[in-house]
Amino acid sequence: MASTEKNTGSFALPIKPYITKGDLKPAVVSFLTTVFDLFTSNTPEALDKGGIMAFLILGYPDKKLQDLHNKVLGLLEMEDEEEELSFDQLFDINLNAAKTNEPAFAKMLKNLFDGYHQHAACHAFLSELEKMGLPRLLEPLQIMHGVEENKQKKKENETNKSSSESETESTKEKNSLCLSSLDLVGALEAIASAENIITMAGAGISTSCGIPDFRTPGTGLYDNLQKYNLPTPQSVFDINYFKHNPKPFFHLSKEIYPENFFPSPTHYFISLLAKKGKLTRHYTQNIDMLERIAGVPHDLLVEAHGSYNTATCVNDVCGETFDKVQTKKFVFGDKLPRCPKCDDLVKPDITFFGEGLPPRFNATLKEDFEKCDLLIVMGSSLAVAPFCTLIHRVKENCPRVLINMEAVAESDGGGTPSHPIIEALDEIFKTTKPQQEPFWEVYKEFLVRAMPSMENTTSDGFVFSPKKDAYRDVFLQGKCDETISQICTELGWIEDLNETKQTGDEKLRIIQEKQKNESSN
Ligand code: CNA
Repeated sequence: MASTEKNTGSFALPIKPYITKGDLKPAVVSFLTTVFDLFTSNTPEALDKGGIMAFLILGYPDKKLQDLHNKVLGLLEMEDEEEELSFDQLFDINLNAAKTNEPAFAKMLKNLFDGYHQHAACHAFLSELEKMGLPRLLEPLQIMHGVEENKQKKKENETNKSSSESETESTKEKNSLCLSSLDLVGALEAIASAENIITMAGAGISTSCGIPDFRTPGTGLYDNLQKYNLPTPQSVFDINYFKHNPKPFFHLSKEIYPENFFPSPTHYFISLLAKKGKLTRHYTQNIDMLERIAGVPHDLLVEAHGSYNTATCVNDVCGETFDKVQTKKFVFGDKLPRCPKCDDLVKPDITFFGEGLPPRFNATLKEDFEKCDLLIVMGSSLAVAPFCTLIHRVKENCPRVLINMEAVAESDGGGTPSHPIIEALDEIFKTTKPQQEPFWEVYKEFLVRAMPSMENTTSDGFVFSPKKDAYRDVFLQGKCDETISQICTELGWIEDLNETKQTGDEKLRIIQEKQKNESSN
């Protein structure tokens, strides 16, 4: 290896000096030749148009992206062979750059080098997807660009952070001001003072009502599905499995259909927050409709995984929809429900694994989480994406309270795994392809599960006390209803809560009585 070259992987990156006697040094020429060779060679490493573009964009980061983009596109689409950008021309461009501005040239070389590696990583990632039979939605260039932008953003955040650290004593101290203590007392103060609370819930808020959750060992549904002889417990809610064998889902639906269940104090607490004007939105994964029944106003409720309130024909062309009464009849009918219009299967509007979330899930996310001043998560393992990623959406100084039997989504293990490419894709879909975001979220969930070999880093999950860097997350361990009663007692809201529950339960009893009479007549 020449002493002027730094061997980094398959490339030899030339180091200074780049030019002698007005010419590019042989090491630089050889480096550039290798890079440019990739544009046309038929080797597995050969670059596509996206690669050329990426190299140029990353190689010349100070140029306007759109200009470069247009220029390169123009070059690539020229039909006349002679008009194509030749190695000689590329060398000339680079030689001139090296002569006129050596530091910029040095930076460009480094960028080309990094760009090549990023491009290779994106290709590897995309070929993994192809192996899994997943559709290819983006080109390596788009992904690389996203990775670059994210890096840039992170850098800017770091800079902002360190400048604000010197302005105020430290970010951590500033952040710790958002809660006086990382315990019940701190949580109580936050609830009392917050004006824009977001609550998130999972099956754990309904277990006390008699509806089993998924994952609690012994009582959870996943431990009690043997009778259906499923390939995996999740298959009962898997759209592909459902299309092939819908019977287990309809059997189970009879058991868990939210007919005779009464909401828990926790459901009524959410309703109480709404009454007090503190609730910005309640996001639930539950399909049991108990939040509706507990009086959480419809406009403040996002049933992220759907509910048994409506049903739809699975035939996309037909797509006939059915109301609550019909859906209930479908669930309790003796036969598999068939669409009266096209005779295809009908499925309650519950989001299965492999399906996108309802459009309502995305509709309010941005504005809600931007203004949120307290996030309360209750009764969820936070294991299902994209729902579990919502906890990262609140601002950095927004307190987050978890009320659960067990600690979940912790930063050092339970958090949503992240990866530079996945992070970049997240950003691209969020900003430029919002209409496809629900699809990406499903896709991502699949990727994270299917690609355990990916270099996962833990993301910004919960950091609870006594961890050193805990500054805003509170974990209140125990049963939701007990913790909620304690919170309401301490805040002087317990009478309000009891009254809300009594009135709600009373209304529900009357409705149930009426329904019973109607069905017996
Ligand atoms: P999960 O994965 O089963 O996790 C439930 C979590 O709640 C666990 O961490 C438990 O430790 C905790 N937990 C259970 N009981 C209590 C309690 N009384 N107090 C405090 N914590 C408790 O369920 P998730 O909701 O996290 O998973 C998402 C799935 C579950 C969604 O797709 C739902 O549709 C699905 N689900 C919903 C229901 C329902 O609508 N009631 C029932 C079963 C499953």
